[in-house]
Amino acid sequence: MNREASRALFAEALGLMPGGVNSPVRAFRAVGGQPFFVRRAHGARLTDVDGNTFIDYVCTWGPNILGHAHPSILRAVSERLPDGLSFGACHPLEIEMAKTIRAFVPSMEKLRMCNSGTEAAMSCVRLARGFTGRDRIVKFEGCYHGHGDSLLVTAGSGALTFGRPDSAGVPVALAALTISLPFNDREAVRAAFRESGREIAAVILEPIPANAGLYLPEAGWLEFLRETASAHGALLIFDEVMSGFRVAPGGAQQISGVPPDLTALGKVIGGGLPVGAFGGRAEIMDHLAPLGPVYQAGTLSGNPIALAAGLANLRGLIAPPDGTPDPYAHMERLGAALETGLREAARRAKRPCCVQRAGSMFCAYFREGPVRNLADAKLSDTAAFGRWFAEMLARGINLAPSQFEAGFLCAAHTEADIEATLRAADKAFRAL
Ligand code: KE4
Repeated sequence: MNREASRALFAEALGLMPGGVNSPVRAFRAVGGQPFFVRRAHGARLTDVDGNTFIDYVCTWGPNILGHAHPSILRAVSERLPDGLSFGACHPLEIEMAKTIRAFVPSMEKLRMCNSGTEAAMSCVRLARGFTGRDRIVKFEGCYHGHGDSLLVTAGSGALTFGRPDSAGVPVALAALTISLPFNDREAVRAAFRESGREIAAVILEPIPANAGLYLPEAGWLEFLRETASAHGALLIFDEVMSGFRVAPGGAQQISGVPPDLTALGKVIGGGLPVGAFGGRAEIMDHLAPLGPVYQAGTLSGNPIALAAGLANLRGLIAPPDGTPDPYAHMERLGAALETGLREAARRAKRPCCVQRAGSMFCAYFREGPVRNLADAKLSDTAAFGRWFAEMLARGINLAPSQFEAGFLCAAHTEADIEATLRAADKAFRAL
């Protein structure tokens, strides 16, 4: 596969951006080799600057759920461009987006638009602290909530009391306010609340963790967290930046029936443009400026171009044109075929591989299953995953470039794409 133009661009990028990228995972450091540079994308296909075309399972990390360059999204954006891009003033589309989100995520009685998932999750934490008057938060190992300081924290030595920074630049004193616990571990949560219950403002989690590969909440886990948080006067925050409008129109909270106090959204609601949102019970949200004492703001929050793209994406999901198959049913059917096929291909090649999936999100862990939390995930053979990633890329399949990421299906994937992917996987597993 000719990669010369990408190599030349990457060599130049390395002198301009740290690691040659604007977001670390794109640098391919978890899988080796050098990243390709994209020329264009359409539907489920990406084409790089050397003219190589890939079946894409990154989908810009989730937003392109209808497929790249979807006509309805391009049309919605182009129709709005002549009226201007952003005004820093109120716009009717902000009302339409808020009503659309609330119609499918009723726990978000009030909400605020922002520009990224990081902002959404970070703002939920600040709001929970302001509303409760408490400083500590509980998060879970392996759950990623963007790069807000309080959330770049991993379990400290005393896991129940002091988190330690997961990144340089995060003050130890701030990290110490975050308690980081194993996912699916009820006793750890009980102990944390026994020790610090009156200081805990909120419990924040990905209800379906998809930033350490993909693992699932065990039966009753979300209900347990709901009850425990309520019993101690703490808020429950669902970070549905990944799962929102992806695993179902109402996200993981629709599937589980467990209502959080606050929800963070992003990705799909922006249709490929920068959008985040956070919301929840009105009595909590009314603590936000300009009504209340918790400050949060954004120059481009709710800008009409990004909302036009996001609303077109959501309409394509929840009200597809007549004759279009239901996107969720389509992605579920293809996701099941991909999951089964990958598992069988690995078995034929005698490769330990645990494939886990939630609707159109999936992960192939290079280890025997099940994978219940980050500690389990870390036992995967990441070197073998890196070799498999390269074999798949060489055969025209673009997967998430890390064992600790999820892959995504979109509504534009077809049965033929899945068959081609499984043929490539068969060869890739055997080539390892
Ligand atoms: P952004 O700030 O990247 O829009 O969203 C942060 C975020 C928050 N919460 C969850 C559950 C997320 O998955 C994310 C971002 N996800 C990663 C993918 N693992 C984005 C890819 C990247 O960092 O380049």
